[in-house]
Amino acid sequence: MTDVSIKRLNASQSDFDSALNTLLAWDDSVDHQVNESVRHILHEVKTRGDQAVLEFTEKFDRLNVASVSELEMDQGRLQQALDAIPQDQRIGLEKAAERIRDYHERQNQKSWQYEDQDGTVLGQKVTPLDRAGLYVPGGKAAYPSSVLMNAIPAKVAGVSEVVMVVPTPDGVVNDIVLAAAAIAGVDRVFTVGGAQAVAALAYGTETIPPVDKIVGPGNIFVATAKREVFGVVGIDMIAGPSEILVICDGKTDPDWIAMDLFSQAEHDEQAQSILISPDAGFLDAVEASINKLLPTMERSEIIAESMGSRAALIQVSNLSEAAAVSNRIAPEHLELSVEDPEALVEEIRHAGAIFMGRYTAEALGDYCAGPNHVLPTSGTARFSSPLGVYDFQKRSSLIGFSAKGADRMGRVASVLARGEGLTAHARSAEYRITGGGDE
Ligand code: HSO
Ligand code: ZN
Repeated sequence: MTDVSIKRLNASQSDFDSALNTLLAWDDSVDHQVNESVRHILHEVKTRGDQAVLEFTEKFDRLNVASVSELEMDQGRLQQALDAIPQDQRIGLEKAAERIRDYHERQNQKSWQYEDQDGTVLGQKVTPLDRAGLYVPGGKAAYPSSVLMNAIPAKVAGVSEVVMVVPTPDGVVNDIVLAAAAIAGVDRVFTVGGAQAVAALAYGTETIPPVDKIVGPGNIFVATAKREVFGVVGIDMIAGPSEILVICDGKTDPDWIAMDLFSQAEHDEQAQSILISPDAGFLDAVEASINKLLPTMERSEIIAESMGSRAALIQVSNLSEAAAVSNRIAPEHLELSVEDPEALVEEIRHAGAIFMGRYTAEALGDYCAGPNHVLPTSGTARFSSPLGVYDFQKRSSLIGFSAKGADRMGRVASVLARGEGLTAHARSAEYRITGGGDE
């Protein structure tokens, strides 16, 4: 295996800004053919329900069944999967689930209200969604850990029904995925995938109930379908390729850092791994580790492609400059592999998840630390947050006027309504000006 050559950037060079922009760019162009076929699938499922789901499942997954209910895996089947998987997998999933649950319970939002000086009550009522849909990809990206990360926050939020869809091409079922669904408390599972599954969740069919929000990753067809149904239902986000950015002071074992970079590079060829350090010799050492370790990796081809095309080693003059560069990138995962991560985190403004200290491998966060591994990618950490309980809850405003409040605020509303030329608004407020405000 020939050495993979990794881009080197230096923050003190005059062309650094444009080099960084080129590094971060990736091909997310829309494919019109995909758009068209997704629209067709959505329309068919919306208008013909179960029958269309059956036809697309036969066409894309080569599964021929007589009714959609045959595609449902009941709770008994989920339990069977839980009993069938290797014991260490089951224990690992259960331990991870417990920690994810503990963490997310702390995110539960409370309703609140207060009374103003007129005795008017104002507040915010928090309500879980009735039903959430969870898309789980089949094939190479079927991650049981993602079932936990998506379903547990929904259940912690109080969602009454979590409906999972997962394609099973040729009828091949992933028992670990089903076991994870059982552990996470998923209520219903249908072995349907692709845009047809997204359509069924969004519009409902005779057998698959319509949900209020669809979460979970998927291929280009699933992502396009989610974009299309947004508005009919909520969606979580459209995830880009996985990313890791490591800031290291040069004192961590270079093999550890190389493997941390691999850990996201192995997800797919478009994944991005970046190392920033003030120590040029350390960048060389990590590059040597990369080339030493690469041939030992099961996914060496994916890693080599990802590292060769999208990775970078960036030299900076100090850790503050490293933080500034990282803030421009706004990475999905940020490792602070430095002596004093507490001090450096003060300077970090944009990152999906921040892993503090040399012992905190990003991989632990992917599975069992507790926080969610569904994180904003492609710089969207500038304005968005990890998936959490708050994605499965919504808020209603509460307003309860006292007679005195209705009198005093009625006068304000009346003036503003007349300013806008809206007489019904004004008169509706004025009816309630009954003198209480003069007391
Ligand atoms: N790192 C991925 C999540 C994952 N890793 C699942 C392993 N399994 C999200 O960026
Ligand atoms: Zn991962």
